[in-house]
Amino acid sequence: MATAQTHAAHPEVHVEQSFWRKYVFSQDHKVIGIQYLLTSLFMLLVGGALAMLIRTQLAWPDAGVLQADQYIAVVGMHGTIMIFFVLTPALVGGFGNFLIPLKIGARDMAFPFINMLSYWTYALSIVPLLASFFVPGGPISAGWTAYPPLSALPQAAPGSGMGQTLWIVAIAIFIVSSLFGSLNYITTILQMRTPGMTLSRMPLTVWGLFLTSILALLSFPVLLAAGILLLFDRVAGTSFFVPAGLVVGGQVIDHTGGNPLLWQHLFWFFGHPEVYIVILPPMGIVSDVLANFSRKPIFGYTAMVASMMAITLLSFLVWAHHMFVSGMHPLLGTAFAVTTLLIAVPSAVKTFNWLATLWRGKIYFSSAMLFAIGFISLFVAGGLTGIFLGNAPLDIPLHDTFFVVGHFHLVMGAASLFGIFAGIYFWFPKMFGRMLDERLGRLHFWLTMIGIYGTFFPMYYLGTAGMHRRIFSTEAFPYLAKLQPLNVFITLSAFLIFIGGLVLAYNILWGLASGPRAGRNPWRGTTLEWHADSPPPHGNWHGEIPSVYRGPYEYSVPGAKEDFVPQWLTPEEAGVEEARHH
Ligand code: HEM
Ligand SMILES: [Cu+2]
Repeated sequence: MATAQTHAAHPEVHVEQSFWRKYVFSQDHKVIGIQYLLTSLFMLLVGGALAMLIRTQLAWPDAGVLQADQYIAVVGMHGTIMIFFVLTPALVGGFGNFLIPLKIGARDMAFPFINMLSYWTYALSIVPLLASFFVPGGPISAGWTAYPPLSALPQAAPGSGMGQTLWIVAIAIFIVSSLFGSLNYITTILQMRTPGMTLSRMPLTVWGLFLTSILALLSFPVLLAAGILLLFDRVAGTSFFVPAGLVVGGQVIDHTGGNPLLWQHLFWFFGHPEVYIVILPPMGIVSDVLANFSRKPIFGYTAMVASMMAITLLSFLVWAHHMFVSGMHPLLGTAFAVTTLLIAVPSAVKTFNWLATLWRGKIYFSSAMLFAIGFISLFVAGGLTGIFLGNAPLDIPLHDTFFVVGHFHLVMGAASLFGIFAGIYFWFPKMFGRMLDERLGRLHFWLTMIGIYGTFFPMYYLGTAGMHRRIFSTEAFPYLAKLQPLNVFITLSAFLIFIGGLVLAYNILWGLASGPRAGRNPWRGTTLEWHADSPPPHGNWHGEIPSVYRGPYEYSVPGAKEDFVPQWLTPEEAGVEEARHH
């Protein structure tokens, strides 16, 4: 609960700080958020370069770009980097840190020192990960899902050696960093809201980040535990995941009686919540952006929160839909199909509420708005095929084909990325006090939007035509030959996405150096961060922390002086009655 204490106890700090304390080992949530964001954008460049390698290989398998074992390593590292080192830290570490205190009216996080540790632990986790490119055998051969026995037996494949060990170490360190963060966000949101900021007045971005923190707190430790068991199997001779009697390189291994399916259960008990860890924050960001640029309250605020809660709960009950082909009992498959299909309900509620928010709004197509609308489109285009995959009988032929690759890239990869981009265009002025170029922003949007659809939509066709995933050369099977022109088309589209990314990078560098100065509230927004300077000072607001008098989306209120009534205005200042609900 917000108490008077949070107001008084932590006045603005005006101590002169050294460069190191201010920008490197900073405990200020805003600096930490920006560190997270910039580091994950750098990792996006690395992961993106790997994607270009994958696509070049698939379009021109004769060109000799990659060897087969290099190809599988590149695919595994691409997935690992994008999920663990780009989407998760950019959204949770980046936007979570920057926005939570500013949006709930707190001077900083509950535990600033742990917050700093969280970033530096993340930075540390990148070291073993990238180091694995340079060890004998190269990086992982077992993909981002690290299925044993490939991941458990060092002699199984080139990347099963040192590369796999470094992967486990990197992921373990990353999880520690994530747990530091989650604890901080949950505590901060529950304890440090300014007076008037009730839970039902929180912006949906904060709700998304809050529920994501709960998901992360409950699911990441499962992967940590599984990773440690896997490490034991590799180095200490245990057999958690390795069955007896396997023959590798002509030799019978001396493990006994483990079960590789145990890993799949543990991995997906984390893995499915993880996909929602990276989609709930964008759902919040997109809601904030849509309301702002259509100058309308978000349609069905309560239903939006309720559906995010339903998604959070359900995401723990569906993991075995990744294992329909593992030989499970059909009854169990049916149970998981039912829970999986249930997720479509809250997802649809959210989609229709976003569309209803746009309905008859005064829409302004800023770059942030374009990416927010693009998010909805991608969420639908990728989410709907989840309903196919969620039906066990349909999934059995589609599993491990490009159909799945298309599904999760549209709904997870692309949609989350669009949430990040919308957030960057929307909050860059607040972060750095300067505006980005809107024309370049729109160019970035169209390159990305066209590139993404050109890349991932045809993959549904590739999958149904029989092209399986993680395949090194389409020439290995004659029936894939007719798909080659489409694979070239996909690769050309993927290059567009990468070029779009370079436009964004240029825009950011240009904006930092010479973007026009941003005022406090360039988008005429209603939530508390727009009451702070751009960029906000240490402690966020000069003088008192603003109190909150109304809900987060009071746009176009009848009778109000302007078309937005910020949360911090008293009823007298606003000239309208304090809203009864919200
Ligand atoms: C925000 C929403 C979603 C995200 C981020 C997401 C993400 C993913 C990811 C990353 C995978 C592939 C994992 C891998 O094998 O590497 C996947 C597979 C799957 N998804 Fe989704 N998904 C979402 C929505 C849905 C929905 C709404 C459903 C069902 C109604 C669904 C059903 C499935 C199923 C059944 C699979 C397994 C397919 C297979 O491997 O055969 N997903 N999803
Ligand atoms: Cu799943």
